[in-house]
Amino acid sequence: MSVVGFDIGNENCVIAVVKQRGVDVLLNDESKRETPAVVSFSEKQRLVGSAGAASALMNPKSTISQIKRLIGRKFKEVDVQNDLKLFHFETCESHDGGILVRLRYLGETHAFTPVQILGMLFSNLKQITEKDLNMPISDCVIGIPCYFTDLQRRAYLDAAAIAGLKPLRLMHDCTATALGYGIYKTDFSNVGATNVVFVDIGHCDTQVCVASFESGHMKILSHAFDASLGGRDFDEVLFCYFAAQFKEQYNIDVYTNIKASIRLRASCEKMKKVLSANAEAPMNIECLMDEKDVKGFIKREEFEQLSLVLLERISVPCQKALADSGLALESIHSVELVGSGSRIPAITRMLASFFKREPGRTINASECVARGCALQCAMLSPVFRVREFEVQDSVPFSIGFSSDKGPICTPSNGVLFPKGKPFPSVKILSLHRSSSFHMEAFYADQSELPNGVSTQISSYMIGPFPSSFGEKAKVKVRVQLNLHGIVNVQSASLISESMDDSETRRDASSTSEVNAKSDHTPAVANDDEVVDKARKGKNIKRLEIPVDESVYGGMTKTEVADAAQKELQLAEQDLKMERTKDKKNAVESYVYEMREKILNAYRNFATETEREIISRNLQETEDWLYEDGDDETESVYSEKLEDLKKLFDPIENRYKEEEARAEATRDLLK
Ligand code: ATP
Ligand code: K
Ligand code: MG
Repeated sequence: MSVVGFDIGNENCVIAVVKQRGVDVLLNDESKRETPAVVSFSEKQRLVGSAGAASALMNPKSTISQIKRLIGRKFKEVDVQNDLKLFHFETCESHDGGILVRLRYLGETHAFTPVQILGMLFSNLKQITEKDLNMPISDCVIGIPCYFTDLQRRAYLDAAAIAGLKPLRLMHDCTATALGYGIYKTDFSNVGATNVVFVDIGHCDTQVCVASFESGHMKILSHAFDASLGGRDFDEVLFCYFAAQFKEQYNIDVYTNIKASIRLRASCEKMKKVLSANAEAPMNIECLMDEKDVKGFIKREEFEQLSLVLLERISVPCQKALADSGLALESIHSVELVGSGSRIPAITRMLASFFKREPGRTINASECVARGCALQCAMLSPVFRVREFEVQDSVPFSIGFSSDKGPICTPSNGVLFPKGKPFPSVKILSLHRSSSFHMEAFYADQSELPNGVSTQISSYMIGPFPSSFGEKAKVKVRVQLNLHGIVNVQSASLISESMDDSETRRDASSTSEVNAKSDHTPAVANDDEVVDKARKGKNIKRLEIPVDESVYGGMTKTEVADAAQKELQLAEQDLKMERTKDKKNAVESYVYEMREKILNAYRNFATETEREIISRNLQETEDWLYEDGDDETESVYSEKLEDLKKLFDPIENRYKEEEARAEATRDLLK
């Protein structure tokens, strides 16, 4: 059993594993600690991660990056449309308003959902992990943005299932960072809590959370975010600047040329990084477009001037998180800055002036999310012993419930899980119904959500009731906001007051247990109510009735299973291509090996004619490998290898016989 944490970024993925001596970040096939979040479909196989990123320029239309942006989104959302403008792969709207990625692969047109593409990334990360640990894995904890909706969270679970992973928790990025920061810290003051602000600026988003630490305990007080503000927006500032400049200076319009825009964007990202450490940066791109080499140059001040609006926007979520935490600036102990997008010096300056103190940079900015997730995974796993540390997260968006009759009656008009309250959490609803009925979960406040996101979550059919139940039965509905931040109706039961004593005792105890977990919304005297008080001493009979869930825009179990099957097929093709490559390499190595041997060790064991035939064959095979044989099947390479071996075996045998004889003679002489 091993415990793994994954950070799936828009740009980079990080894998962390808890090992004997602490948390390790794993190296990928290229010995890098970060793996690009890229899936590329080359001619005959998929290239994921570093290989995918390397093939982007060759296969711009079938290389998919930043897929996290499209998970659980609708095609027509304004933010989605804005993102799609930056991407070079083709997309279209699916029958249910979702997104499909369309591309040509193996001579056919394929349409993949973002969840499938994410599943491919997960598969790759799983492979890297299994290779490193040398054992199969499935348990993991995966970082997610705090602004992910219910649908996006479910989509992550589906993608993980497609890859054969089992997330024990989807964990908010900043919560994971805070956990890694707090769990081994021993210098928290003994009087009162230590409050820390975490600011994570990634490639596409900015997240801020305020956490409160006491020894052995951590509580998230608030989350805030800008879902569309990250390193990529700073790249875009440079991109627009140079695109305009090159148009004027060289008369080329990179917007009309995919490869040119990919290369210019990559150059701008590089330039931005140079500007983090230098006062100025040059740009040189050979043959960018129309066979023109381009040169550019910018000073850090100019870049900061161009980025002023972006820099100011970063303070908005900071302001919000602080306000929602209910803390004054003076009560903040420190500000910790993470996410590689935050490495721009002007960002640090801006935050320093906003929080009136220098932000700390003690946390590993690119690995903290994965490390925190790995720790959480260890804490959730029964086989690992980790320091006792309680993590209490906070509900990012208020969630309400309604039934056929309208909002469930609560003091806050149908809001069951108010924003800012701790989760996971369970609520028991008490309703009076005479037959099966319908319930809806929804986001109660559109203004809390990212731009244009639907407030619909899921709907539930509860029933049918058994015929033995008469008019207006009392129904208890158990609603849960689980560890992933996903809401669902866990169960529903019909309650009748009955005489059966043994049933009674059991029921009363389980009810009070449930209520102990729930937080204390006062019950309302009405037909519908949120039950929070344990009702001891009543004679209660309980009968479970079916609950049928359907999630707006979600995948069915069958669809997930089909996607997993499809993923296996695609992986099989990739494997086949890997085996083919290996076989081809084997032919090539054999040619070199035998050429060397026939000139040296085997020289005296072959006749002149044999040597000539063999040399000719080796040369022919080598030429063939570079020409007609460059792209053959595994069996063709195998055959080729066998043919060569047939030529060589007699000579090799003579050599070995002689070796054996010589050895026997040596033994005799001993
Ligand atoms: P997200 O959190 O949005 O999903 P991510 O986790 O992949 O994305 P990070 O790896 O935290 O994002 O950050 C990537 C961003 O950091 C990129 O925009 C990259 O250009 C930027 N970046 C990396 N190094 C530097 C640097 N030295 N100076 C400025 N920006 C940098
Ligand atoms: K990352
Ligand atoms: Mg990130």
